[in-house]
Amino acid sequence: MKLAETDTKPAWCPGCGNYSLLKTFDEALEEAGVDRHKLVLVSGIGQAAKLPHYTRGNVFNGLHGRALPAATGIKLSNHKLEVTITSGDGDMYGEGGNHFLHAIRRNIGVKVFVHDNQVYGLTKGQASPTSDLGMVTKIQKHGVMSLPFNPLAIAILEECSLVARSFVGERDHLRATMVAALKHTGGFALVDILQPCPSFNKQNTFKWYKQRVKPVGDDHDPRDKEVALRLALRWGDEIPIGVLYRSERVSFENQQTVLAEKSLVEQYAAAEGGIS
Ligand SMILES: Cc1ncc(C[n+]2csc(CCOP(=O)(O)OP(=O)(O)O)c2C)c(N)n1
Ligand SMILES: [Mg+2]
Repeated sequence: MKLAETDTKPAWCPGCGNYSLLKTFDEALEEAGVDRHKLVLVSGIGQAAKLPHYTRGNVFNGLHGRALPAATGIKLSNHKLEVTITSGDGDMYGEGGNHFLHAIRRNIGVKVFVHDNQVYGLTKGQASPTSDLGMVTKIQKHGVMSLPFNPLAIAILEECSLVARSFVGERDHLRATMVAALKHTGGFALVDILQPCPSFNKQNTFKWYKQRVKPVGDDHDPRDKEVALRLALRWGDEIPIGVLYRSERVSFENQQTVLAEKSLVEQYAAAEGGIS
């Protein structure tokens, strides 16, 4: 058994993009030098949300769409912890959509990795907020009629401190993007990860993504909001991947004078004469 493996066997379908995502996430944690004792893997419900069961770290598995409130509480109780969220497009942008909007605005210092397969995978293939217009599913028999939610554009408009996209089929790119998010100290980091769901999304396949993803050039300046927004709005023959946007912000927890010297848990321990 490798260091990061647990004895829980992944309950993902054969060919699922989550296998590659998990492997890359583990490599990124090692590369970024994250101490597993300080790592908290928070998730909600869904296939994506099972990831914390399959690697080493402290785990909080909450309700559908509610990873962010739990992660916020954990981060503010002990801001010295590395708090990551692994979530699906339904979990984060649908059921958790309102939390998504406001956690970015507050700039809570959590790292959010969204396994974006453009479908509700666990519940067998209903449309999600990121499903393409016209996509036919077992429920949307006449095709999806709602316009897709654009998480990157919304995050950029809210001046999210780091906004990125990657693809499980570009492992080096994905690892580097995850490392950039894990090393980020300025607050909320969003990594939207394109992840094929071979069982329920027959439209956005591995090949479909592979033909379209295009890394942003080294000359891209992520501090340029207008250019970042233009890249985020591109979705078609070409889908830009990479760190699209960074804003200079101070995280919510680092703005709290009460947390300047000690975390809340340390203050509690001192007041109680130590946690036994
Ligand atoms: C409050 C609530 N509503 C609905 C469900 C049913 N449900 C479980 S997972 C899921 C969708 C998950 O989709 P996504 O977050 O995209 O994750 P994926 O399985 O695709 O990785 C739904 C609707 C639930 N568990 N709780
Ligand atoms: Mg999904």
